[in-house]
Amino acid sequence: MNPTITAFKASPDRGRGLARDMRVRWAFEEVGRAYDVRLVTFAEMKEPAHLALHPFGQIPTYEEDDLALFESGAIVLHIAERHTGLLPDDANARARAIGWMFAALNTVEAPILDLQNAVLLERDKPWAAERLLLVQDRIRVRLDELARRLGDADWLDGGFSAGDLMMVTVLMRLGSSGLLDEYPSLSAYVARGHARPAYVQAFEGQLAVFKAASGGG
Ligand code: GTB
Repeated sequence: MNPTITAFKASPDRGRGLARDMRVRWAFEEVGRAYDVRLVTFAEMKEPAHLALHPFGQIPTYEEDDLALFESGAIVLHIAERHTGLLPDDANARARAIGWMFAALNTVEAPILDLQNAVLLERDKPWAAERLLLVQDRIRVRLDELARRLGDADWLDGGFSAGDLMMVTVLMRLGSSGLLDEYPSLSAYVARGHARPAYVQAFEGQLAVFKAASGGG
């Protein structure tokens, strides 16, 4: 039996691959593991059956045999630990790659989520413009630091790893903000991730869901 993940039945990102099932799909494709997807509506995500899988009523979830997981980071790490292709064999390099996964989720994604909140949820507040500048500057600090560390390397620590997979999916959420364009080396890093056949395959998978939901075939 294939593992089953959940994804939006009608993703608000309109097929741009920004929802967090994308990183799990990409991980499966990198390791060559077939998987099934169960699509859920926003209403279904808040019903008891889904809440039993995900206490916060979100996607993605992961089910395989008697294991159920939530949190995209935990799911990608689980996939990476059980298959070859996303974590180095060397124990220290493996630990560092896992460290980059945490860095992506904890240190880089947090201010990027603040930006999305500032743009989408707080824009009518009287302090919105001032806060937006603060949040953008906090992101620039992180991007400066990340660009400095990446230097002219292709990936964050040797070969492509789950740490890069996670960092690319986090950075791509900056797409429409224009902030990533200020950092050519990070833009190129994201583009390298997007050029990987596994990414392309995963992207097409989630796009097919959007096209089917919108009657586009
Ligand atoms: N920390 C969790 C993880 O990494 O798995 C966060 C999971 C999460 O936020 N899931 C979102 C969700 O289920 C979907 S990805 N939200 C519904 C809810 O909380 O009720 C977030 C997302 C949504 C929409 C866009 N978009 O439109 O571009 C992008 C990302």
